[in-house]
Amino acid sequence: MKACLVIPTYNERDNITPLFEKLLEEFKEIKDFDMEILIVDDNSPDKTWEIVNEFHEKHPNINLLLRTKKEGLGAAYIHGMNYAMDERKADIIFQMDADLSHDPKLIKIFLENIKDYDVIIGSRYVKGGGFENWPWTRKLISRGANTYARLLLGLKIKDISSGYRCYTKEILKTVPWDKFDNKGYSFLEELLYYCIKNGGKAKEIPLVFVDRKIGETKLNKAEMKNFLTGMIKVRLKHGKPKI
Ligand SMILES: Nc1nc2c(ncn2[C@@H]2O[C@H](COP(=O)(O)OP(=O)(O)OP(=O)(O)O)[C@@H](O)[C@H]2O)c(=O)[nH]1
Ligand SMILES: [Mg+2]
Repeated sequence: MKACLVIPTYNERDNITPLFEKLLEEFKEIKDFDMEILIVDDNSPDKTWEIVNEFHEKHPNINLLLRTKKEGLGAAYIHGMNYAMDERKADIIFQMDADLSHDPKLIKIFLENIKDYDVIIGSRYVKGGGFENWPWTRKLISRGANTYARLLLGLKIKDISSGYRCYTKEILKTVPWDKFDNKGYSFLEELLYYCIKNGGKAKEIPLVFVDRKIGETKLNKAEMKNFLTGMIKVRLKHGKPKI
């Protein structure tokens, strides 16, 4: 079985080398899966993709999907996840941030759990999960946004906006990829909504989210506004899932 970590990047030049080093170290402990990394870069001005190409020379399991321009986190994931399934022939598809917020040590726990589920979610809102170095204002916004989206979309998952997850190919193949209303950050909630609506079984495992130490966030006010309206669009179009 092949597992592919799909990692979108935009100006992550200083994070990408330590991330690759940690991931390659972690892969040594994983025996049951062929592990691959797919970086989906939107032509980063800091040339993050250059470093990915250098690593690819030595490590053929690190691949680059270079896009022409920045079109949002969701657009990068839609392209990357489909590429991982169709071109790289991955059976298990991960999503992960490049800024070291998502601990690579959890990968093996995700893989142990995905055997019995369709989606595994790294959750900051279950026992053992949480935040490291996040200001209280950001925690409050995150919790508020999470509650808002859970109620609107009718999902029982505690952390629906976490960006650290893994999926089976079978559940991702049920997703209507050409119908996404949200191509920015709100893609995360919309994707989970389709997986659950289509009968996917999800499990949350504890994630301690570590704030980025290097580089800048790409989350801005426009994204937050899109999120508020984006969740309403999904609910009005598709209703509450029967769970
Ligand atoms: N390809 C691509 N990657 C993106 C885009 N927007 C964000 N990313 C990447 O998606 C991941 C998550 O973005 P972040 O900026 O870390 O968002 P966040 O984790 O909510 O916020 P901070 O950690 O505080 O910065 C990172 O690896 C980014 O480089 C985009 O438009 N295109
Ligand atoms: Mg981040």
